[in-house]
Amino acid sequence: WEWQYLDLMRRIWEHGDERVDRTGVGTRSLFGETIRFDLAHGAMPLLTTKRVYWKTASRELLWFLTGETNIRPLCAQGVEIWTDWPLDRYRRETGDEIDCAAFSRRIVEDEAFAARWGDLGPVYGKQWVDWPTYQAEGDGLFRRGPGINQVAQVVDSLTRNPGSRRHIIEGWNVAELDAMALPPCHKTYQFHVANGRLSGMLFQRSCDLGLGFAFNMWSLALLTRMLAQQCNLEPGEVVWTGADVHLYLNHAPLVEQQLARTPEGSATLRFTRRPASMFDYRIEDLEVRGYAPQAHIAAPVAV
Ligand code: THF
Repeated sequence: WEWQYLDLMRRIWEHGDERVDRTGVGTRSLFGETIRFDLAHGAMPLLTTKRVYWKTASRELLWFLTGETNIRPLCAQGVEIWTDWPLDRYRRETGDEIDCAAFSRRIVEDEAFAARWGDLGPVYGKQWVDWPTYQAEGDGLFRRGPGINQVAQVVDSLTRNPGSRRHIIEGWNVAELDAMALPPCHKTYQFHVANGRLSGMLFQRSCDLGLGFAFNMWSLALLTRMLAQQCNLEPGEVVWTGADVHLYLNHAPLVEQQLARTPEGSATLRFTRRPASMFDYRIEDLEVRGYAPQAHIAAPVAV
C-alpha cells in the first residue's frame, strides 16, 4: 500500500499546482486523491519509509474522544503537535517571544494560563462527542439543548442497524468554524458494514502529505479498529480520500529522502483488552508489532 503514498508524493511534487497558501509557506497541490488499505489480520497503515510516532497519533485520537479541546492534556503527555497554534496566538497577542518548550511547560503547570491560552475552540473533540444543539422556546428565543455524542451514536447505529448508510462522524460544524483555531482537516468519517466486516472512509478537505497524512491515516485505521472491537465486527478496509492534497515547498528535503527509500515490512495492532466503551481506551491497550521503520525524517509544520 505504501507505494500508493510514495507515488502520490512524486506526482504532487512533479505535477502539483503551485500556489502561496494560507500559511505563506507555499505548496504544490493535487485535488481528489484516494488511498486504500486492508485491515485484515491486524494490519495497520504505518509508513515504513520513515518512522511514524503512532503513540503520539493515538494519544491525539484518544484526546479527541474525551471531548477536550484544550492542548493541556496533550502537553502533559509530551505531545506537542497542536502547540504551535496556541503558541502563535499567544505571541501575536502578547508580544512575548516565549519558545515552544517554555510555553508548553507553562500550559501544564499553570491551569489559569492553560484556560486562557491553551484552548483551540470547538474543534474535533467538541464536535465529535458534544455537537451543540438548540431548542426553540415559545417566545422565539433559542436555548442550548443537550449535546450530541456522534461517536456513541455511531456505535449504536452500527450495532442496531449495520446496513445503514448513515454511520457518520462530522467535524465541519459550519456555524462554529470561526471559533476554531483551525477548521477541521479530517472532517468526515463514514463507516460501512459488509459480511461482518467494518470499513471506514475519511474525507479530508486538506492534507499535508509530508507530515499530517501519516497521522491521519493511522487515526482513521485506529478509529475503525476501535469501533469494530466495540461492535463485535471484523476490521474491513480503510479508504482515505483527500481533496486538496499538498506538499509544502519547505518539505523538499523530506520528499527527496523519502522517495529514495523502499517500503519494507508491515505492522500489526492488537488490543490487549476490550475496553468497556469507545471512551475507555488507554494508550496501554495498544500493542503494535512488526514495526521496523527507516529513520525518522523531521520536517517543519506550517502554522
Ligand atoms: N497543519 C499542517 N500544516 N500540517 C498538519 O499535518 C496539520 N495537522 C494538524 C493540524 N494542522 C496541520 C496537526 N497535526 C505533526 C503531526 C501532526 C500534526 C501536526 C504536526 C508533526 O510535526 N509530526 C512530526 C513529529 C511529531 C513529534 O515530534 O511528535 C512527524 O514527523 O510526524 C494534521 O492533522
